[in-house]
Amino acid sequence: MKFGTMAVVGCSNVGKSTLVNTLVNQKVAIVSDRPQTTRSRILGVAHFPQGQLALLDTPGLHRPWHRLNKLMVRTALDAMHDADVLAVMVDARNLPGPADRFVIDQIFSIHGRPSGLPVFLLVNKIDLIQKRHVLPVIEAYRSLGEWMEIVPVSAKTGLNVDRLVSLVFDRVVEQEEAFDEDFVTDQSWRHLAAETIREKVIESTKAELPYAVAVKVDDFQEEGRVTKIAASIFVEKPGQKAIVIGKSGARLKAIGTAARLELAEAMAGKVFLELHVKVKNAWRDDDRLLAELGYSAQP
Ligand SMILES: Nc1nc2c(ncn2[C@@H]2O[C@H](COP(=O)(O)OP(=O)(O)O)[C@@H](O)[C@H]2O)c(=O)[nH]1
Ligand SMILES: [Mg+2]
Repeated sequence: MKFGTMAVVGCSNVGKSTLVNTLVNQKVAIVSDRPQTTRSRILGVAHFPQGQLALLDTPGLHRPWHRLNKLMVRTALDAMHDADVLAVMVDARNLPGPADRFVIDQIFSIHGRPSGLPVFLLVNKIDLIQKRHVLPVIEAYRSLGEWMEIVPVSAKTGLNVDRLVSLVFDRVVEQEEAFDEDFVTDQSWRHLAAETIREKVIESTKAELPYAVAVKVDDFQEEGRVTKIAASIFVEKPGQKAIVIGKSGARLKAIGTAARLELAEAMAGKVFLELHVKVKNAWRDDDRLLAELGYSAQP
């Protein structure tokens, strides 16, 4: 059996979490079309006949402004040091832009990458463009980094993901299996519940609000197949609270229903969900609250 760890890094929104979910064959990381959805490092374990791959999903690399964002960038860069293979993901629809160059510079900088770490470039979302448009993108990236290999993929449809898997297994060594065969993530149900609620808030709100939202599970009780969850949705301003709650509570209700159904399915049981919306000014720069929410540089 082979065992290896692959960290997936890149800009926001390129499809890192989608790839991890596809490889693990289960939703371990929330996904959205808004940048900076992933805030902490998430481990997913993919099981293949050849062996196991531990996947580290990471927050998008970007120039940080808030304290939270600094932690997110640190988290992403730290993941490299625990990996046997690094996958840098970009969007096949665009030629390298400043944000992509920023990511690649960080990774190939003297202090960034551990020496000898093989780096793959994943050109993702090839399902969205014609084949002939992928080649120029690959060529444009070729000289920007010392790639072990450039692999065009679709994280969403799984196109060419098997090739990526076999290339990664070529780079990792025979080892005892590290995880039980049914182990897929190190996330607690509690954390998954908070993340699922946050995903539903992001999906149902627009513009800047997703950045200002955090979710904290206050109470989590499992009684047989029934799970009772109480959670707080933090926003930064009273106006945002009104948006999340919606007209006569309609939006909050829809958020709760969507989260409850998804969690009930994941847990194969019944879920009761109680949500409260709270205003906490500048929580993104509040160290104590960041730690309470589980956002810290140490995984
Ligand atoms: N069509 C298509 N969409 C994708 C693909 N991978 C990711 N997406 C979409 O791109 C958006 C961002 O994906 P996500 O995994 O959250 O990106 P992350 O920020 O890098 O983790 C979501 O709307 C995904 O559904 C892909 O291969 N093809
Ligand atoms: Mg993500």
